[in-house]
Amino acid sequence: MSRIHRADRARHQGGARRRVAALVPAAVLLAVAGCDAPLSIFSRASDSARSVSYLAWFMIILSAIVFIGVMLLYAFGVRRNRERNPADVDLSERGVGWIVWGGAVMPGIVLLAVFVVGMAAMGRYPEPPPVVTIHVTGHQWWWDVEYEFPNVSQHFRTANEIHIPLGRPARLVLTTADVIHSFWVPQLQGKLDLIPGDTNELRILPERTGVFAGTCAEFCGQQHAHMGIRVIVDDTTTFKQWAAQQLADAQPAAPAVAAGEQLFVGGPCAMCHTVRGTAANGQVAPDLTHVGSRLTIAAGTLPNTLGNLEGWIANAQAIKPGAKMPTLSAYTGPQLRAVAAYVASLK
Ligand code: HEC
Ligand SMILES: [Cu+2]
Repeated sequence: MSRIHRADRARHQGGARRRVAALVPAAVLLAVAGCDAPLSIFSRASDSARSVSYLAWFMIILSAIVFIGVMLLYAFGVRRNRERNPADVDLSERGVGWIVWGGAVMPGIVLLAVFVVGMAAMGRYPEPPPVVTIHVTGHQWWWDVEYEFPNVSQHFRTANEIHIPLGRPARLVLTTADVIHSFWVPQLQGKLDLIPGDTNELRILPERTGVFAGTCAEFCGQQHAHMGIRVIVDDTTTFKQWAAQQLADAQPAAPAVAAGEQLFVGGPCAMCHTVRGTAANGQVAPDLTHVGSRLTIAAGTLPNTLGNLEGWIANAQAIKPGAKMPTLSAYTGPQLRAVAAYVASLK
């Protein structure tokens, strides 16, 4: 094969490889930027989530520039020294400047830039005072949620789903009843830990309505992966309606579900769960007063349908092994269905 031919072929292959290599970062960027994935920090829906995503873009682009710069210098060094005999290289004579610049000055500048921009992103707190304070307590493996309003008679409790009003700052006070958990709803805020015996505060100033999924972001035991949280951003009117409905006691049981209520209130369920307006006031499990109005059950594990409620109540351990709700095998099939129908009626 002639030398010219070989060089030609190499150039051709190199071109193809370069084209493919150029496509990879483009595809990654498209995948990251274009998606509206529920757990993506790039589909932001609040002011602080915006600064987190800007910070991420800043770091991605800066790292790309640093990477390309280092690779170019590397190629330049290899090319320049290709003909030299290693034995001829005298380290004391040259190269120290490169080491000082490449090892200290340039990284120093880059890290300082990331530090400054990062501090600015962290410091962003919506200024107006919060209109609602929400106490969130982590449990293995669900979230207790208590609303505090200026008027004490308006406080109420719910679980696993947090409603907040659009355009108003909400203040979340985080703590835990057992191990360390971490509250993370990426489209609305950065992560923050829930620490035993301590409280941490998050503010969220939402910029659009919607249902924003989140998850516990600190490994907390067997069912860590099934410790989902949802933040629902409502317009102000919807939020007020929702809060009024949550504040109310449970409606008296309709005749069709009265048998289920008796089983619930008179049985083991009431030792762990509260249904306000009934004698059930257990304190170690999610408040069920309006569980029928939630989107999911068992901390985002299942959609809230009658069938799933029946399955959960019949055998919680099969759905979420290790969860602190036992499988209650003393019930007959019709009794289970009656209890589930009652629970589903708690809107
Ligand atoms: C020993 C305490 C205990 C008993 C008894 C108990 N539960 Fe639970 N229950 C829990 C705990 C803890 C959870 C949260 C589990 C999780 O998501 O990890 C739960 C979750 C639930 C949920 C889902 C709530 C939500 O918001 O996701 C429903 C519904 C429920 N229980 C109904 C019942 C019914 C009906 C009974 C009686 C037949 C009952 N429970 C008995 C502890 C208990
Ligand atoms: Cu957790």
